[in-house]
Amino acid sequence: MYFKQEKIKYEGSKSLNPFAFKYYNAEELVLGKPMKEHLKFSMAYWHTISAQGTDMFGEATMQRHWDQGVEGIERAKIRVKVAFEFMEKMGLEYFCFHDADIAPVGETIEETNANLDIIVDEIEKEMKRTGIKLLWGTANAFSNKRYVNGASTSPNADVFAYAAAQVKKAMEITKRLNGSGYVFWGGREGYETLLNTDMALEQDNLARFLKLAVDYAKEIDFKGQFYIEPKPKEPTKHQYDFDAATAVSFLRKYNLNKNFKLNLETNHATLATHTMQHEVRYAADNGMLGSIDANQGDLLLGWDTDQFPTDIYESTLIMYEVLRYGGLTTGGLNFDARVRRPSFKEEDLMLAHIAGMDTYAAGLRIAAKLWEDQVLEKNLASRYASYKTGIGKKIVDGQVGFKELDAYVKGKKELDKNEPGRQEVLESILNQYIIG
Ligand code: XLS
Ligand code: NI
Ligand code: NI
Repeated sequence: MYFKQEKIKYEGSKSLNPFAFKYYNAEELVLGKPMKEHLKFSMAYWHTISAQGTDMFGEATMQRHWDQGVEGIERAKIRVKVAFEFMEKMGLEYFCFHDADIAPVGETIEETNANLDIIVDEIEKEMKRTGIKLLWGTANAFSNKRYVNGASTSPNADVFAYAAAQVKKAMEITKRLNGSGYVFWGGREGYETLLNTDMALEQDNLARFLKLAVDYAKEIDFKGQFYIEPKPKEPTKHQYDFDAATAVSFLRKYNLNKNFKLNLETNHATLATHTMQHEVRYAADNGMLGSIDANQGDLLLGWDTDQFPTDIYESTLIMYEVLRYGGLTTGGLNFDARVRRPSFKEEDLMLAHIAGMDTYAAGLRIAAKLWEDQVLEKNLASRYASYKTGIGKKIVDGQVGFKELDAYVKGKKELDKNEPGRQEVLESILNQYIIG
């Protein structure tokens, strides 16, 4: 046993026990479906198991007794046990990882792959024992110094090749562990200055790389869903997969839109100066809402702080969009979130996940009521009613051109149907639903 605490239980909103859920009640039905199926919470291996609390100014702060006195592959093996005990105790039924999170990176790809095989054996055993599933896998093609100028967008073709080999292996592992998805986050796919960048070639190469991945998935019969994870900046000044809209049009340009969905991260939306609701709506409207990296940023800071989500307003609106879309299918809510450096105790990992899970569970409960009552939907229907009949219907049906529209407005002094937007009323109603 690595954690002192027992399995975390639901005690309801009046509970003062920090090691209990206040809103997340896994089996409770919401809109006819257990909460855990709406939410599909996932642990991010990199933040929760591997991260040590270093930052640009300071050394590791995390106290992790299981890491003491062991190194390399032995440490990696222990961490697998820690990860699964943690997920079991938290009731997290999914996890996500990068290749580099789970096993030591070797001098050569052969060495790295051999290490991965050893650890994947261990992970597979633990998955069988616990029933915990892999939400998605990915490759870390950004930390190693060879990726200094990018991976598939590096000016060095050898680096493109290396990244391909790495992704090939990561896809094989994901398939072996029956992952329901595979993520491509752009890592260092972007640029610092156009003075030294052939942007057209780099973007073509990024698309070529993704095509090769699609081909290889067919070859090995990997059926998981591919996702692009947009992010506007960091580590590069301009990341190619800037936001949902950019990623969707990039995929369309290269005819890859049928093969990919989006994995949207709340903090990345913030960095792109969008609300997460906007990002989720955009992906949903384009049929490309895949999965969510559930964290939160800080509006006063310009970087990816990856905080655990505690903003109920935001989680409500995100879950509202998810319900409106009909739910996540292959995707889930992955806590791509890390405890703050001063939250260095082992138990802080539990407390942070409880906070995040409760925030989304509460958001789901509120969003479900909003959806059931159709408050926002009814308002939308009446706001856009002019497109259901008369000239509006003709516009929608493509029955009129500029000439007919010109004839239609001739002689009209006042327009018929301009109504107030009711923003403040709707915001107050939302508050009523949130406060209850
Ligand atoms: C970094 C990204 C990364 C992806 C997986 O900002 O969020 O963690 O989710 O590579
Ligand atoms: Ni992420
Ligand atoms: Ni991030």
